[in-house]
Amino acid sequence: MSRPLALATAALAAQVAAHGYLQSITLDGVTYEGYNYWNMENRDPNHIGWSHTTQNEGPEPDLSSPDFACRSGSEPAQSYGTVKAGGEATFVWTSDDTDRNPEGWAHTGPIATYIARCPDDDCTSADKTALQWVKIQEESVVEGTANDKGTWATDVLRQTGGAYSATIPENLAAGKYVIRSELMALHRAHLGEPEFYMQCSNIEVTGSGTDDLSGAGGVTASNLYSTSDDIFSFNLYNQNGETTWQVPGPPLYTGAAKSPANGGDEEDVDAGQQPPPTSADAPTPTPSQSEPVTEPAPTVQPDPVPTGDDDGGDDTYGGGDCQGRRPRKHKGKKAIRYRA
Ligand SMILES: [Cu+2]
Repeated sequence: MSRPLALATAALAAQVAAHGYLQSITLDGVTYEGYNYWNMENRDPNHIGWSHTTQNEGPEPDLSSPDFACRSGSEPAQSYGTVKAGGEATFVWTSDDTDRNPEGWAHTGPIATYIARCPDDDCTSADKTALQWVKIQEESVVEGTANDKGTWATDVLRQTGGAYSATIPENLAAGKYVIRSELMALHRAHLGEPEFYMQCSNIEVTGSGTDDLSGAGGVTASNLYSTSDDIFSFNLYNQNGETTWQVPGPPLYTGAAKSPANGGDEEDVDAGQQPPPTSADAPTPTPSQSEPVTEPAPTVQPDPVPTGDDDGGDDTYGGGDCQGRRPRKHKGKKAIRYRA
C-alpha cells in the first residue's frame, strides 16, 4: 500500500497504525497546538500540549507506567493556554495516517477529561507521576446500546471533525493546571487490551472560584484505572441491550458540568460518586449557565450491516491493523487555525 509522501518521509512514523493524537485545544475560543509529533518543522513553539515520544500514534498499554500519565516520554509544555473557570475547552483528535484513518480518529469508546493542580502553581516542571487527577468530564454511550451498534462518545467525536468539549468547572480556583484529555478504545477490550490514548496540556484558569482541588480526591495517573476494571473484559461485540456504560476511573468531580452531548440528561452525581469525605465543604456550583459547550451533535446515522471483512476487532496493533472500525464516508477535517 502506498502512503502519502509526507508520511513516508516521516521515518519515525513508519509503523503508524490506526491510532491518533491530540492536534489542538481551543480555550474560550482561542486555539492552541496540542503536540504534533510528526510536524516538527512547523510546530508552534508555544504549543501547550506536553511533548511525548509516541512513535506510532499508539496507545499506552501499561497502567502503572509513568508513560500512562501523559503518553510515552512526556515532558511538560512550557506555555499555557488561558481559560476562565466555567469556560470551554475543545479538544481535537486526529491521525496522520490518512490511509487507515481518513476520518481522523478511528476507534470507538468513551472519553474522559481530567485536571490536576500544579504544585507551586508551576506546570512547566511538574512531576507527571505525582499530579493528582480529578475527572471533570466523562461520556460513554451517547445513543443506542453499549456495543458496536450503539453510538459512543468517540463516534460523535469522529462526526464532529475529531472535536469534543469539556467545561472547566465554574468553582475552580484561579491558577495553573494540567488538563488531560483521554480517549479509550474498546475494540480489543474483550481480549484484555482496552486502549488508552491521552494528552496533557497546560492551562491557566482565571476567575474567582474557590476550589483548588486539594480536597477533591484526586489520584495519580497510575491509580486512575485497574486491570480489574470492567473495561478490561468488556465485549463491544456482545449484542446486549444495555444503554449505559460506566466510564472507568475515579468519580466525576461534584462540580462538573453535564456532558452536553448527552443532552445534559445524565443522572445527577449521586452519593456513591462523591469524593471521599475529606472534601472541603465547597458549595456545590449551580449547573453551568453558559451555552452548551459543543455544537449540537449531528444526526447519527446507523451503522451499515457489517460486511464479511469485519473481523470483530481481533486485530493487533504494533505492526498490524488497528482500525477497529469500518471506514465511513470521508467528511473532511476542520481546518485548524492557531493563534499568531
Ligand atoms: Cu489504534
